[in-house]
Order: sequence, then structure tokens, then C-alpha cells
Amino acid sequence: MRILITGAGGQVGTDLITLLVGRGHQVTGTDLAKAPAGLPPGVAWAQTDVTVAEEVFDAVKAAKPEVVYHLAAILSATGERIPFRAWRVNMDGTRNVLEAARLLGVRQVIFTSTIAAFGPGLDDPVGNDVSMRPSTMYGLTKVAGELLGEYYATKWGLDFRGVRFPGLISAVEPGGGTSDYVNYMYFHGVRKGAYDAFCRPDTTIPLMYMPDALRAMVELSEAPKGKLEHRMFNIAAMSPRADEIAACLAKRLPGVRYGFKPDPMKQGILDSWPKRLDDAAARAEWGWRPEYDLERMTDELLALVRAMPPEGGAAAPAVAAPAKAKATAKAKAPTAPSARVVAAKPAAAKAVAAPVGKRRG
Ligand code: AKB
Repeated sequence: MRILITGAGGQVGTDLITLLVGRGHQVTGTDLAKAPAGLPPGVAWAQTDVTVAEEVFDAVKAAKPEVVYHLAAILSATGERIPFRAWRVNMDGTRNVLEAARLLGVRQVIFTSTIAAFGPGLDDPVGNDVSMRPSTMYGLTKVAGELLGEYYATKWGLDFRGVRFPGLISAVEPGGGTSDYVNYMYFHGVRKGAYDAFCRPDTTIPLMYMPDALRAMVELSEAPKGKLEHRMFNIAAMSPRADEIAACLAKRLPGVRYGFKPDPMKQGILDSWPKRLDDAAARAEWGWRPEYDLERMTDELLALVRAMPPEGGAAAPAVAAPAKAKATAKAKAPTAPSARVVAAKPAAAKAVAAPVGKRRG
């Protein structure tokens, strides 16, 4: 199947490409960034500004996808720093993707929402259908994105579905989220032997290991339409306190030191999110089940992080690279200012590695 991913160079997109290629799909990645090195062979890339309708339309016209995974977004911490840029990327970007889908015959759009779409003061575990009154720009744009997608579904019959992600943990550098303290407990714990998290030790938010998150999107995409009563679903896996994560890592990293130096702005965001999500609707309607708890994630992720070169090098993908993709792919640099599609070509056989860098996903 032809699939297009927006924000494909981000933390989620990097691993989603590998998974979808492994399942035999023809994938086009789009992102503000140029094609990353090490794309699996055959993956096309269109450097695209999701806020510019023409660029989104050009990319969709060229790729002719049946399904779009819309990941491009500015996350919570960056969103508070540049709120009106977050508004443009998250709102105009989502509208452009939905409009391109409607007018160019895309069958399905998979939307990535978040625990940040809920606001403070809700009882844990937070249910699927509660009132959503977020207090961040990121959160409010995600609620609006959910509603806009549902509008396209009702008015124009677009098959719009999505998941509300917990904080996602993987061996790819995260990009501007507030749940990033968890990723850095792994990265800096291994690389530097120490890390001061920007939150209190009792901070508790829903978290998920990337392979579960990717599988959730793909399973939701493939779920029979007739079985779904909702379009947007809470998904959940684990909710450890920050100091429990530190203790779990300390068992495996002798001599590591974790401290907690709360950043008031980021702590405020974390305190406004649910501690636990109720994912009963996803379980009942499409059979969602997480596979990773804190211990299992930590064993797997530490092995990946240890295999990474120091800082700024290549990360191991959270999903196994497909056999065909075990080659370094060289992508041509884009040339024109509008959407540019470049097919990655296989080169000399070498292990595939997802790149690390600051990402938007
Ligand atoms: C963030 O921290 O902004 C994201 C999220 C929880 O959606 N990782």
C-alpha cells in the first residue's frame, strides 16, 4: 500500500518508516528537514513545510497515498516557547493534510494526539470521552485537530482515526516535548553516568515504549471500520514515577547518579497532564494491548542506547530493520523550494541506522 508520513524525520516517524517498509508498504516521508541519511531503500522523501498548503498538496499528488500518518507537530515544551508557530504548524498543518486528503482521494488519515490534550483536574485514570480543557498551546491544538478530523469524517466521509499518545520513549532523540526527561534519563545515564531531570521525583505521567506506539497506530489503521465506535483512542502502557525510572536504571547502570531539578514551566505542564489513561475503548474496539512495561523497556532500550555512538551519531531503530533495508541509503538533496520528492537508492550493504538529531515529530 502507498503511505505518506508527515513529520517523518521526527522521533516517531524515524521508526515508523522502518516498520512500514518492513511490512511491505511503499512509503513517502515528508518533513521540513531534508531526507535523513540511512533511509531504507525505496523510501521517497518530499521536503515539505506542512504549513504551506501547496507543498502538502504537491507531496500528496506525487505520492498518491491511500493512507496518511500525520505526525508533524510542535510539541509541548517548544510550543510554550513559540506558541504561535505551534499554532501554525499544528493547526494549519492539520487542516492542509485533511484538505489534501479530501480533495486528492486519500482513504484514511491517522492522527497523533496526546495526553496533553487533556487538562488539569481530571480523575485518574482519565477516560476516553471526558471533557478536554488543556492548558498548553500544544494541547489545545491537538484537541482542535481531533475535532477537525471528526468534522472531515462526518461531513466528507474521510476515514479519520487516531491515538492519544503517552510520552514516547525510544533511542531516537526527542524533539521539544516535556516528557523528554525520560529519554534523557536513558541517554545521559549511559553516556555521562549522570542526569538531573527537570522534574520532581514524584512526577508521574503515562509513558510508552516506541514499538508499542508504532504497533498501536498500525493496528488502529488496519482495524475494521465497522468495529470502531470512536475515532480517537486513549492508549496506555505504564505510569512510573520519575524516581522509579531512576531506580530501574540504577539497577542496571552501576554508579549512575540521577538528580531532580524541576524547571517550573515544564513541571507545570507535567502536573497538568493525566497520571494514568483508561484505554478500555481501544482494548474493546480494536484489541489494543501494550507489550512493554518499565522493566522490559529498560532492558531493550539500554541495549540500543549503549550501541549508539556518543552524541549526535546514529541511533538504532526501535523496530528491526527489514532484511531488504539492511543497506545504507543515500538520498539526493532536495533542490527546489517547494515540496520535493526524492527516492532513496540502496548503496553498499551496511547496517541501517536511524539518525539522531533535533527533530520535530
Ligand atoms: C510532549 O512531551 O510534548 C509529547 C507528548 C506527551 O505529547 N511527548
